[in-house]
Amino acid sequence: MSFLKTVGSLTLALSALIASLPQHVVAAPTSMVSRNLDTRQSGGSFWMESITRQGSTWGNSAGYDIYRNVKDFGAKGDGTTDDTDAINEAISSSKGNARCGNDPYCDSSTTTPAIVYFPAGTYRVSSPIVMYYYTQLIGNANDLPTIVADPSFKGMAVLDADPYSNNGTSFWTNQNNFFRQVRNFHISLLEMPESAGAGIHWQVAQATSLQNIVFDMKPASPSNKQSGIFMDNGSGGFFSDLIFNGGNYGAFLGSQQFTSRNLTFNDCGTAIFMNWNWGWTLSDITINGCGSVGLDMANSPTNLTVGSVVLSDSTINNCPVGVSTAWAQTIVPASGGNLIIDNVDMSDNVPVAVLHTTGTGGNTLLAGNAKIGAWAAGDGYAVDYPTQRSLQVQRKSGPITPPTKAASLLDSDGKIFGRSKPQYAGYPASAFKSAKAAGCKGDGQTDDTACLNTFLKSVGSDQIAYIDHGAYIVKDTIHVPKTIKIVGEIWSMIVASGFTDVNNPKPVFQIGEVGDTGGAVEIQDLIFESTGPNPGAIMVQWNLQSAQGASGMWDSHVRIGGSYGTKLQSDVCTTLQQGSPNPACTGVFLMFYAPSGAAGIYLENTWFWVADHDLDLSSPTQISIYSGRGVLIESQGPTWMWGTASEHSILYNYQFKDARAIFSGFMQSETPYFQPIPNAPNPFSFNSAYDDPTFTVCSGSSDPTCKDAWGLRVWNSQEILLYSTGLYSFFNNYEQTCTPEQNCQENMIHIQNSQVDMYAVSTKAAVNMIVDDDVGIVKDIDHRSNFCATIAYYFTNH
Ligand SMILES: *[C@@H]1O[C@H](CO)[C@@H](O)[C@H](O)[C@H]1NC(C)=O
Ligand SMILES: *[C@@H]1O[C@H](CO)[C@@H](O)[C@H](O)[C@H]1NC(C)=O
Ligand SMILES: *[C@@H]1O[C@H](CO)[C@@H](O)[C@H](O)[C@H]1NC(C)=O
Ligand SMILES: CC(=O)N[C@H]1CO[C@H](CO)[C@@H](O)[C@@H]1O
Repeated sequence: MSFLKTVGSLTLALSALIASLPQHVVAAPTSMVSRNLDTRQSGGSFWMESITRQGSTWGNSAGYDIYRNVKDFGAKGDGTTDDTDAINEAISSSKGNARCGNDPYCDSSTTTPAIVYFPAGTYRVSSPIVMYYYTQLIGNANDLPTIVADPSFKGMAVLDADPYSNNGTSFWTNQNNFFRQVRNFHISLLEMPESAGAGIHWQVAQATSLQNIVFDMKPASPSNKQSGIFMDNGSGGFFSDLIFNGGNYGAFLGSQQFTSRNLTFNDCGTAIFMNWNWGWTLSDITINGCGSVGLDMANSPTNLTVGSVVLSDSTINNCPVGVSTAWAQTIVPASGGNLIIDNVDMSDNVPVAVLHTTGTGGNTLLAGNAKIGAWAAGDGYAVDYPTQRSLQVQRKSGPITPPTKAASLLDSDGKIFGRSKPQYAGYPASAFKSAKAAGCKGDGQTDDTACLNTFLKSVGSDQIAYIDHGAYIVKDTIHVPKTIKIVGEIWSMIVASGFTDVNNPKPVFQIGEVGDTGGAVEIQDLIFESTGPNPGAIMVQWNLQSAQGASGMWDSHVRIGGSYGTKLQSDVCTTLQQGSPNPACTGVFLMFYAPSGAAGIYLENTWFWVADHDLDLSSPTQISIYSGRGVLIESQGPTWMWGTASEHSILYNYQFKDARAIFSGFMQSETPYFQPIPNAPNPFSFNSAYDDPTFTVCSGSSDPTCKDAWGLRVWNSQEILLYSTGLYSFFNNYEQTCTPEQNCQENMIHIQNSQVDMYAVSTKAAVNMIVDDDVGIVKDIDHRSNFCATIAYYFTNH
């Protein structure tokens, strides 16, 4: 995402901004029992600290250190010394290659990555730790370091991913603030006065994550103003495995679209304050006690700022109100504030499940002290062919028929299965086998195909393949064996080169051979990219069939162009091609492919991005790269996609064909900014072997935008379950006059002969949100929300 260039009118001074956050009057805390005390072992070393470091950046000189241990920069971690400067020095230290900070201004960079490691200890800070672009802050997973804010702490938050300058502008453009990771910390505000403090200011976009962080705050009270997370803006991302204790807000949230899984809130005033969004998927949330509300999405009742929330597979107990909303049958915007609750247990002392807040005391929309099966507030459609075409409800709240959930998608508790990124905390450093030690170069020049293939075969089942940071050029398929663990170092790059045959595409990174069963492949922290035109490249092909939970890919991304070494940058791939695409600006055939034999595919926090702007050469100059297809699933399932996005492919961003049992939430896409000049399939041709959509639905249309990329196409598929989609079209040939007119393209979602259940469907500027069986059944104009058009649910079976 990058289209919103406005930096906003945040001209408040920092302290005033924090003070201006809406504060909720909360009852006295019930108790601050130490539920969910951290039970991890302590004193253990973590391989991250002792592994041999051989990573090197693409295009940077020797002497630049990717890995930085804060203790090497003078941090004491003794609980008393002020470690602020040492930690910030560990982050900003350049060693000849300036990192991407604010002085001088840097919009983005992929060539100065840094892992900043915190050994066990207590680190006292008196002002924010400023997280530069392309930084990972990682604590000891076996003995979480604590970052404690000193009573004198001044600043917006203990960790700040996008600080504000004194003039109110943020360092990085919020919706372009990519590539960040924070994991394994305790953050303590317990020594600060309760009137101030936030744990993390997280104003981020795609390819970002928070994992395994405990936020300790002062007990909730009417005067408490602390928050664990403060998120004002952003364009998506993912976080999981977070615990919030106390505070006024556990998490104060606002972003275009976001996915959050496995969060626990213990006795916060309000567990989650949803300030604004276009859509948010909240799953596996546990709220143990609250002062006033579990989830508050009632902001700005006269003109709702929240587009939609899906709250699923969760438990709220001991809260006066589970969810508070300003949704009503008559609201502004007319289709805003969608709320969907699915499988949420509020049976233990939650008298009101959903409260409508306007008026004195509000009124109950849904009674509490119950288990909620499926309930929605918003517009909905249940389409049951061939009998009904439009069993449509508008502006209703109430119970709904639960969606179809394939048993293979569910865990033993009946929740959608989830598995967080493994950290291998119990493995010694000696279990990690290095690709560079095995002779692979990762230098952005040498053909590493044979070396990587030999290396991956040599890794034992008790070992982990460690791909040291670098750019590994591959000119033929990398065969990932069916049982292996692969860990990258701050997104090590597998770079396709010379995959030129558009008529015979082949995989670049292939997980298992066709027909492989019973495997277990775990992949994390890799980037798959291409250098020069690779119109015959399938970037990742997942053939493997494995059991639920055995395999997965976490925080790994496909990134086509826009970065150093790709030769698909702003010097060549300008936006001035005007329908005559430069063949040098060709991306790839397909970014992710799971053919029919694959099963047990688990993707979490994965961004399939054809770059729309340059990250290195002249960031953020827009660029035009012509890349065929996004994500193609033909698997019979189960497939999970937690927190994925697919952007700017020509034919489609997501296509499910002859597929079964797919879960996705949140699913986000963007149409290429140059379309309809040219429109699909130009500059390529349709390939029937890959079941390309041929846009027959456009035969009667003279509108060139009818052949813009499908955000999502589902064809001959069953048991498709989507918890929030945000499929956006912002441009016509880089012009934005169509955006306010909501007609940048004709159609966004195409369903044919399929059974699909979707919650919280949002599209932007597509005249027809959903075309089902060639009929434009759901129209944008009928469902305008705060920015997108949104419906609470769409269930179809035909
Ligand atoms: C705001 O401050 C930042 C950093 O000090 C500076 O780079 C930027 O140019 C300033 N912007 C304006 C509008 O003054
Ligand atoms: C949820 O997070 C906790 C840590 O907060 C972790 O121990 C647990 O394994 C996670 N569960 C899932 C299903 O990811
Ligand atoms: C509601 O808010 C949006 C965005 O802030 C604004 O564009 C719109 O004009 C507002 N509508 C009304 C009726 O106030
Ligand atoms: C650019 C932008 O969207 N800015 C918004 C960021 O969030 C704050 C707090 O909600 C809003 O006031 C800004 O308008």
